[in-house]
Amino acid sequence: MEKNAGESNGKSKNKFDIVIVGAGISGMYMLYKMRELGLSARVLEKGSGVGGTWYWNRYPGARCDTDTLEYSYSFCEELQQEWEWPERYPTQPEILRYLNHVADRFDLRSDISFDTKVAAATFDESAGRWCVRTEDGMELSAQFLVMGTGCLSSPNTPRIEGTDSFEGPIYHTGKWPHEGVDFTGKRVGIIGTGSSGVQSIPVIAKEADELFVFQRTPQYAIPARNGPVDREAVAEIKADYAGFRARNRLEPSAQLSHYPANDVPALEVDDTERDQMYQERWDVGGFPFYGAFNDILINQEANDTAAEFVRSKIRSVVTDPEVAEMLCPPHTIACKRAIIDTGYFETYNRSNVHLVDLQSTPIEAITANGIRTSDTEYELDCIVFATGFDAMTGTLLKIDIQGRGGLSLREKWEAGPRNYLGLSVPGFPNLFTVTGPGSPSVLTNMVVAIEQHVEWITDCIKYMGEHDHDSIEATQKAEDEWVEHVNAVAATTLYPTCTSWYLGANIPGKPRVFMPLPGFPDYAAKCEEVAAKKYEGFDLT
Ligand code: N01
Repeated sequence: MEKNAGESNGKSKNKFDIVIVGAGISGMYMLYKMRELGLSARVLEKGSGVGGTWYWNRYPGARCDTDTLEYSYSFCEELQQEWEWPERYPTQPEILRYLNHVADRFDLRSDISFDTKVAAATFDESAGRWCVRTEDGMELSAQFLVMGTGCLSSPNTPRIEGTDSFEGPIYHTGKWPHEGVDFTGKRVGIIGTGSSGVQSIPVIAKEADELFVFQRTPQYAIPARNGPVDREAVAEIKADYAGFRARNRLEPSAQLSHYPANDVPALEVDDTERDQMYQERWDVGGFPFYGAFNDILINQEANDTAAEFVRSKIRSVVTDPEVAEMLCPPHTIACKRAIIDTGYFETYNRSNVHLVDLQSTPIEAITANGIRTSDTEYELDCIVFATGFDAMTGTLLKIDIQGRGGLSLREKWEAGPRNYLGLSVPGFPNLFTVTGPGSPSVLTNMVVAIEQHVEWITDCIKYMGEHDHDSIEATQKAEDEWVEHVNAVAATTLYPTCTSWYLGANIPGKPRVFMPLPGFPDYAAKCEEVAAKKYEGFDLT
């Protein structure tokens, strides 16, 4: 393996064992692990700091919806013991502070190039190396290329006629100004009611003069019930943090082992008992609600009972019955990415908040003064796009990645992403995608999914070094079987039954393929088995 050629400058060619794209949770840990192996590594990061998702998503109310004690690295006992999280769910500034602390604690910055956007990566077959080109003309050569580019890192701004003519500022929740935005005294329009919209709407509503929410699809949301962490529970977890992490990894979404799903089908209990079980978990708050029964995500009738329970809560909170009905979603619950809220539905009881139903009055254009729907024009001082991301494949495909024989990833994935284990693509040797499509990724606690992938990749590279292999590449057969497996697992659930970014349905023209793989424990076991069988499904040379 190559020696680190040092910091790059201008157009000089730099040789590394590994180039890592992205300095978020994935890229930082990948760098840490490569250093452990004694390899030379360079991280290329578009932003000016570490943090990935948590660097960019600084919108008001941004917060993780996984419990703080779970949403953190587990690889260092001292780190997990010393860090104190104040609340049940961490805010964006707290997570960013934590990730900066990790970068400092392990001196990661010296191997990260910030403000560096990768434009292309080409596999040089004769050298057996990746040539990575950045937008500012820097070229790096590496044996391995790891994409830690995140699943939700390409903000989606829908094309709406007249957007450029708007005279006020336009913001996107996924690339929020670092200096913040003062909405005091403003008439604000927000488009989108996914997780980002649901988190930011109650906060913006308190500041703005008037807030107009442009809703295309109503969304279910479960109250977060955030608050200070329970110090006794923290002490208990910290007394056996490793055990806590191990138990979480046995859960389908790699989290919440302290609140596991009831192993009871929803229709096996009577209406009163069912509502009691929903109510109990509604009171706990957060994702445990979806564990009230074991078939909410696999049986439509069971799902309908959960959906109706949440609709009844929306009707009981929102005082104007017409607005309440507009906010009641008709679709399968938790089929789009589940949302956790703090005071979202209550916000519609404020006199300065107005809900605009885009299903009955669609947006026709953005004008110089605001947003025009089919029935009126809303005068606005500023517009917020909370319209999500080109998820899971967006950032990978923005980079011109070319594998063996000039095969481009864009062409290869024209009909949707295909790979083996969500980690590796035939035709693209020594390229790994952390939490790629076809792996549990966004259906799990992301930190757990990231650590599992980074550790698997590290073990694989170590094995290659110990057995004199220079190249690893998934076989076509392994890819075909894996894609079939992912589709078969998805088909046992209700996930594919509604339009969601999991399916690519939020991006016009994007192929509709259910991208993540439900079920972390089976997946992790499969990865272990592949490694134990000397990387079955891969060609090693
Ligand atoms: O994006 P989304 P997000 N005209 O895609 C609407 C994670 N996350 O940024 O449903 C009008 O969910 C769109 O409408 P529809 C989490 O995984 C986590 O909110 O497509 N509306 C929808 O309402 C999450 O799922 C956290 O009909 C348009 C909204 O915009 C993911 O990031 C916090 C439109 C987009 O919702 C993405 O969440 C935040 C158009 N042309 C995010 N195009 C936490 O951990 C889109 N919409 C808490």
